[in-house]
Amino acid sequence: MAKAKREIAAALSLVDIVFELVDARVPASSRNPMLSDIIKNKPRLVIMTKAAIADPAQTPLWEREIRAEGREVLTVDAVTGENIKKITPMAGALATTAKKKVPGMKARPVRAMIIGIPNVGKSTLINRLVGRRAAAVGSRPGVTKAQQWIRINPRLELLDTPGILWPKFEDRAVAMHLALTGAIKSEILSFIEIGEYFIDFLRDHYPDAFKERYGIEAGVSKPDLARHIASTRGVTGDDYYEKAFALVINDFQNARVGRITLDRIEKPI
Ligand SMILES: Nc1nc2c(ncn2[C@@H]2O[C@H](COP(=O)(O)OP(=O)(O)O)[C@@H](O)[C@H]2O)c(=O)[nH]1
Ligand SMILES: [Mg+2]
Repeated sequence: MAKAKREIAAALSLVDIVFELVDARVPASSRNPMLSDIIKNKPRLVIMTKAAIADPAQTPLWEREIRAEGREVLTVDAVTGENIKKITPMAGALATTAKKKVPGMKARPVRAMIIGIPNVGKSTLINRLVGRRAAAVGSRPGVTKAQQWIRINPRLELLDTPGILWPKFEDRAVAMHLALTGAIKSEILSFIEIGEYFIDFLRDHYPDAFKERYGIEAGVSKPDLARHIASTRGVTGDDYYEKAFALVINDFQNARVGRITLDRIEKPI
């Protein structure tokens, strides 16, 4: 944690703006409030990633929530490419260098760094911006190497190494949401606990998606559901219950249950 903080602080002095990456499926749980203490008044653009797999009804409500905090926010999807082209102009408008440019002199590119918790989509966004596979994609943080600038276009340069922010959770629901998105490893929580949590969540919020994915009514008991999943997906063995719920977690992580947002904002009446 201290090391991550030091690394971010060191990189911070090199950049004009921070892109704070937030997962659109967990726009609250994937943020770390400590970030404000670390980056202080450095210009910041909140980038909500994974728009294509988040609930399209929830995303605009979260955008409004983040704007109410006084932050600029842009929702993107680094896999489909949605809104990626808006990053450069928004960064240009927010970063201080662009405003300080001397008349007649060519403005230098805005320098930016990406910061976010594990699995939020940092490497995928860097790759998308660069247009080739420059950063390793995976849930494990890569080996530390010398930082380099990547020229995205004449107006934007990006540090090639993102800042890895540690996930923070004070309650069980946030821990569950972070385990479901893969931001925290499930060593503390069992597959059964996480999977059961997700099933309860699906029943409450997405009963149709539940039925569609599992081919069974949302009211089914968990043991019956586990047996049903085991029989339809070829799961055998005494530990079929755990394996069935591991499959459920996998379904969410691979966006096979539809577009789901775990952190909820109830719609105003
Ligand atoms: N659908 C979708 N998946 C994404 C997006 N960004 C990242 N992912 C997936 O999320 C997982 C974690 O992404 P990664 O870039 O490795 O996260 P990092 O740990 O922050 O670098 C990978 O399976 C990516 O394919 C996105 O915008 N849309
Ligand atoms: Mg990465």
